[in-house]
Amino acid sequence: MKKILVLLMAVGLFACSSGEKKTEQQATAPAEIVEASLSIGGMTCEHCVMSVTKGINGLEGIEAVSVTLDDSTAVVKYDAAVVNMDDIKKAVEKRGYTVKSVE
Ligand code: 9UX
Repeated sequence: MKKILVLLMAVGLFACSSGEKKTEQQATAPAEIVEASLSIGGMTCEHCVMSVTKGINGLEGIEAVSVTLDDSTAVVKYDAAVVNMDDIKKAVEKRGYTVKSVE
């Protein structure tokens, strides 16, 4: 009977230490926050601004979006390890606007 108890304790210890190992490992790639300014085509009113903002914000990995009607730009702060410029362009185009340039 004592042997079984010792065995159970040993199993428990093993389970604990293997669990610790898992938390030490990084589950995802390290974040790489970058910022880009997109020149948007086709925006003519504040609803357009909202649409572009929502379209970009709907993506994973977006940190911040600031769309301005005056100069038709969208300044996007994003995690390049999660989302890329191609995804962002597609999100804008899906809403009916164009991306004229990126810098
Ligand atoms: Mo903005 Mo609209 O200029 O249908 S035009 S949203």
